[in-house]
Parts: sequence; structure tokens; C-alpha cells
Amino acid sequence: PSRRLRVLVDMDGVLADFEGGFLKKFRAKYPGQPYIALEDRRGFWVSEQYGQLAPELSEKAISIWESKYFFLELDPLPGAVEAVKQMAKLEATDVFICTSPIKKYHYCPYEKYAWVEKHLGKEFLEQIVLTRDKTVVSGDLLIDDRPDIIGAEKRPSWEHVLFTACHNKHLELPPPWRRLCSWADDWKALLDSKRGL
Ligand code: BVP
Ligand code: MG
Repeated sequence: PSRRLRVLVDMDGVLADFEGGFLKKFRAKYPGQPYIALEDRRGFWVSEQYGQLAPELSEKAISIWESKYFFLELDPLPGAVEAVKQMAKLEATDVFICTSPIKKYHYCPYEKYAWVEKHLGKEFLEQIVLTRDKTVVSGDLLIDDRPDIIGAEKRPSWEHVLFTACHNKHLELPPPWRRLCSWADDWKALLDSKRGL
């Protein structure tokens, strides 16, 4: 095959443990407040589900990821760092980290770059795409935990493969949707299925 494969890999919920980091810091900052165990998470928006528990919990939840060091201190998800480093070394394969910053921009964009440098190394700073609209980024695959990725481009070039997360694991995906269940799942076979098409 003459063409290189371009893989877009999401960050929150795919490389970085947004849900786990959120819950840990929420419980530390608001002890005694109700919270949602990861097994009970439903729906992409943490703030919405917390708001359903009690109206004031929505803004309390938001205050967690708007805080300094929230994004920087997220732990990598199991196997994520190793997988992305291996992926980037594959022949004829370009890997980009495609991630949406929150609109409160004071810390998040900086900390996303710092996280990538810390866990993946300086070389990967070249591979970061920060965008609120992933449909305008071209690629063969987008590995992302958000089920509904829409935007200005109605026919994105990538196939969205849903990365399993606590909030999406119960969703039944109609064909031809595919999942990557974790980084222990066969991501190399997934990439190979897109080569030479
Ligand atoms: O920056 C993260 C956190 C934010 O959305 C972005 C998800 O990025 P991707 O992984 O899709 O690239 N975010 C925001 C809210 C509520 C905002 Br009000 C939320 O509930 N969950 C969430 O992830
Ligand atoms: Mg995500």
C-alpha cells in the first residue's frame, strides 16, 4: 500500500483517565456529597448526570475539571502509553492525539501539552491536534470514547471506533460500528483493517 495510515487518538477517556481523576478529586473536595460510582456512570456528560443527582452538583462537578492541575494530574489509562508509542513506531503509520479542550482555557490546553510531554515524550508534541470539532480533522480512524461526534463536516473521513469507557459500555451500537474495548484489545488488527483501502 502506498498511502500512510493516519490514526487520530482521543485523550480524555482514551489515553488519560478523566473519569477516575474526576471522581477522586470530586470526593476529596466535596466529602459528604453524593457521587456517582464509575459503574453507575451513564451518558458522556459527567456534569449532566451529577446535575440529575442534585442541581447544585453540576457546577460542583464542573469546578473540578476547571481547576489548575486537573488535566495535568490525570493518570494514563492502562496500556495507553505503551500502545501509542508502539503505534507511532509502526511502518507507514501516523498517529495524532486529537483532543477537545474545555472552554475555560486558562489551564486545560497548557496542561494537555504538558501531559503529553510527561507521558509520551517531547516528540509527541508535534502530534497534538486541539480542536472542539473533530469532524474537520482528516484521518482513517478516530479512536474516541464519545459516542456522538458531530460537527461542521457531515462526512468525516475517519471511521469512529468507540473506545469503551464507564459511561458508554452499556450502549448497544448498531452495525457497522466497532469498538476498541481497552488497550489490551487488538488495536493492531483494527489498524490493519484500514490499510490499503
Ligand atoms: O476536555 C474534556 C472534558 C470535557 O469535554 C472534553 C472531552 O474531550 P474529548 O475526550 O471528547 O476530546 N467535559 C466536559 C463536561 C461538562 C462540561 Br459543562 C463533561 O461532563 N465531561 C467532559 O468530558
Ligand atoms: Mg474522550
